[in-house]
Amino acid sequence: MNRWMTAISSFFSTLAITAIAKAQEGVPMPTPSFPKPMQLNLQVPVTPVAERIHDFHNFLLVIITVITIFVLLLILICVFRFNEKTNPIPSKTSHNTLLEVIWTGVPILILVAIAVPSFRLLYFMDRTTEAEMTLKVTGNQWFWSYEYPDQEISFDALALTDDMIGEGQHRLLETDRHVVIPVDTTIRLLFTANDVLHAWTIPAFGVKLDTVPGRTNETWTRVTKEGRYYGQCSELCGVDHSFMPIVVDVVSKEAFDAWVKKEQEAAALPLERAAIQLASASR
Ligand SMILES: [Cu+2]
Repeated sequence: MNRWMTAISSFFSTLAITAIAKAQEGVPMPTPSFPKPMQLNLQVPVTPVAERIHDFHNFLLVIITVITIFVLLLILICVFRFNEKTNPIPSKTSHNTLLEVIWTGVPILILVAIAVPSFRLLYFMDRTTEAEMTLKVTGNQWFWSYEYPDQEISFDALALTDDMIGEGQHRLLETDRHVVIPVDTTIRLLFTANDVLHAWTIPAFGVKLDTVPGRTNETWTRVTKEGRYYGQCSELCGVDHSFMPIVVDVVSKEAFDAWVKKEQEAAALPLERAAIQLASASR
């Protein structure tokens, strides 16, 4: 019986892992970072944190699958072996010490097996001591403000409304200004808010952190693949919560330096000319 159950459990675990691998293959790589219709699984990871989140997710999926199948088997055994017809005289047993120790001990062991990698991941994503630059994000009702303290650049990013969406752009995911960061660079991310709670989220980066008024939250990222990545505010923050998307362009280090130079030059221009120049540069 035990061998039979183990065989079935491992079969379904293998099935689940294969399904994950297949889903991962099906996601097109060039612009990996926004949700697709009928998408299965998480977005393709492009940072060390997101990769570890995926590994942890897959590990949990195996555990969940095995537990679900085990419970299903117990239910089926009860239904077929202990129904009134096949088992007319029910057992009067009310206690079984060994069984009770097992069904207390085994879940504890499973929880510990989950907790160890979970805490390891939590501390890994917590902060970095090797940041090469800093990006500060401030949540506002209902847009994001960005500051690059090292480069002395700052701007607001507002959502594009439906009538402003152009060819190839994604409704509710586009902003007038894009965050630009260099590839393969460890970036310290600082989060705060001006009014209420918001959450800055880029699924492909594995970053999702609350921006809290009066407090600075910290995490970090290091994107390994150039591209355009999309996210949205993920903490209910009021009536326009659905209209504060995030767009991050991850570019080569050279392109980032050129962008910084252009931004700094624009900052030195009179306000009106700078606004026109930056608006056209973002597209
Ligand atoms: Cu929000």
